[in-house]
Amino acid sequence: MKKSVILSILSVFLITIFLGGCGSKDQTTLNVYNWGDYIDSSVIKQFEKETGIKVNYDTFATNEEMYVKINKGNASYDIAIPSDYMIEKMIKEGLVEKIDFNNIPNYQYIEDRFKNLEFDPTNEYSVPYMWGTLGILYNKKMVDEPVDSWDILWNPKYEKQILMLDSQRDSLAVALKKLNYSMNSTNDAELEAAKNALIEQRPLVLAYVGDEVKDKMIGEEAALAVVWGGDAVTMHRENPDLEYVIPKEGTNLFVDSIVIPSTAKHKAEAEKFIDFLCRTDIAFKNTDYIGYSTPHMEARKQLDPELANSPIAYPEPEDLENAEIFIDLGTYIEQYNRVWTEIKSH
Ligand code: SPD
Repeated sequence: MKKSVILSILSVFLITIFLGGCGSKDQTTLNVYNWGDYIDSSVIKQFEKETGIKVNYDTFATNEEMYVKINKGNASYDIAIPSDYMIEKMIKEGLVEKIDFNNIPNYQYIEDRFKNLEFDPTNEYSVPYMWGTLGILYNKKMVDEPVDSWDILWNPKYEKQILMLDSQRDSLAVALKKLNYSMNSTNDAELEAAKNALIEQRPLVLAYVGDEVKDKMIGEEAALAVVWGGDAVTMHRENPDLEYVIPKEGTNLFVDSIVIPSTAKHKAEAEKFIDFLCRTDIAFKNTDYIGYSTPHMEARKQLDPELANSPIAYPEPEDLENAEIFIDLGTYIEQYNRVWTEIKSH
């Protein structure tokens, strides 16, 4: 072969590699896995515009659904946003990566009370995203008695007017707290009592729901619903007859935090995304949109005072006196899975 032909083949080859390399750099896609209705989509667009990184965004409805998908390993997400107890389980099982906090300078804005919690005691794996409580949302035109206890969800007067959360830890927590047990109980008799309570309640329940609770409660299809506080903020904005209460027996205090699954292929970009979400203007915009409680002290200061001081989103310490954070129950979760299947099959 002539030298000039070899040179042209070589140059075509090098140009292809060069352009290919540039192309793939420009087209890095970050795979993000989050709860439904849990981000302002303009935040994603702004990240893509500022960084040139494309975001592929998927959603889940429960921690358990997220875990199954990540644990199977056939979906490689770069970012996931589970809750406390699930993060604890994922850390134990090696399903999440340590985060390099040198790459997250905006982490300085996260309130200290959300750092070093039991699920990530050395704070190496997670960055708090949003927090909140579990409570009862009721329509004050349809409920004419004081709502202060989980017991009201067992009142036959509200037959087929009650919505429960289609989430096993949350619904079992409601029954366990009603019975004055811990929502992290690993006592067979207590769990059995909670199961029986939920089975007894089934005829009163209109449906077990996820994010559909918002349309149903705003549209006044039900009188009472078990909801997360941040969703109560959104629903109250749309229908001021909807009130939120943290029952006196106690509630779940949850912290949803950002993690990098160990199967992530774009760790540097994932850390860029985490830092971006912790940037004050972005954390403010996101919190203002979704209504959940932010652990970001500067973002909270910028919120409309009505939201920043809302007792729904930012309850007083006395409302949280009986609150518990879910913990990972280890192998005892199999008992929870079993009773949940029994409850749902009734
Ligand atoms: N729209 C769903 C928002 C998710 C809130 N996370 C609640 C976690 C409770 N353990």
